[in-house]
Amino acid sequence: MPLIFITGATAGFGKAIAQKFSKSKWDIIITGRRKERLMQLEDELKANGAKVLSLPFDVRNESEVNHAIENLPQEWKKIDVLINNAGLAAGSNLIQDGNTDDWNTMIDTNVKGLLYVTKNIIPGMIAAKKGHIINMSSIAGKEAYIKGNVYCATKHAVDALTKSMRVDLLEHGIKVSSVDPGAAETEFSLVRLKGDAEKAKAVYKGFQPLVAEDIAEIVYFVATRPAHVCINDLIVTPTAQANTSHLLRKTE
Ligand code: NDP
Ligand code: 8X3
Repeated sequence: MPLIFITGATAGFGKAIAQKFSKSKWDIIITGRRKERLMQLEDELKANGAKVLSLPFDVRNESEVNHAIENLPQEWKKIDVLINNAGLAAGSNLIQDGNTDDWNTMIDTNVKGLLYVTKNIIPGMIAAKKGHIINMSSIAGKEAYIKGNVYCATKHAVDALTKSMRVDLLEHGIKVSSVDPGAAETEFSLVRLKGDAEKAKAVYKGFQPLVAEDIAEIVYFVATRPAHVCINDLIVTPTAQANTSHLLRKTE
């Protein structure tokens, strides 16, 4: 079976992507920092008939990333699809009120973490003369919105890296795609708003947001096109969201 490597599989999109691919019996490597969640998910995916390996690491820690991927068992080394999904927004402030710890966390996770993982997986794809890297960007990688500043900058960086990787890896037959969701109700807002569940819930009030399963369906479609077809970039929003600044909320 083809092998997919998913970063950030302990919640949200990554978890739903793992669930989706397990139903088609792909071999799956799931990663994230929260080991217990990985173990629970591993059991669930195996019950669907998939072969699963849990690999706990923090994408921000270069040596942890290198160690985890370099030491993959031989039968888990031929990765067909990499989903660079681990990421977050930390805080929601005007640039003048920003917190530098939050800035570092976002840049280290969304940009440097993605690069560390990708650097480790590319050599195997080059040797195989094929592979597919799917980066989870965002509409925040296409537009800037109030209080989005550094998060938007990291996702614009992912957008630029996707385009650059596609050029650099062209001669090796490796596809590079980007999926760019709008508002999706996962743990994203809870993380961004530092655990304030009430405020996180309010982000999705008055409209029907995307859910993780919507994104998993799309990622599955992107990953399963014929060898000669590469979806470069796919923007998806809730129907109620035209772009980052036009969101139609119904008030009671
Ligand atoms: P969730 O918070 O639900 O999931 C985030 C995942 O990323 C978790 O599995 C988390 O695992 C992992 N992660 C975060 N930091 C690290 C780290 N340092 N090392 C390893 N794993 C990490 O959010 P979503 O599923 O919504 O977000 C997934 C991606 O989609 C992100 O890149 C986000 O920016 C992007 N996105 C989200 C949108 C939304 O509205 N929800 C819209 C557009 C894009 P753990 O904490 O266990 O390490
Ligand atoms: C998450 C979507 O609009 O909150 O990337 O930035 S948004």
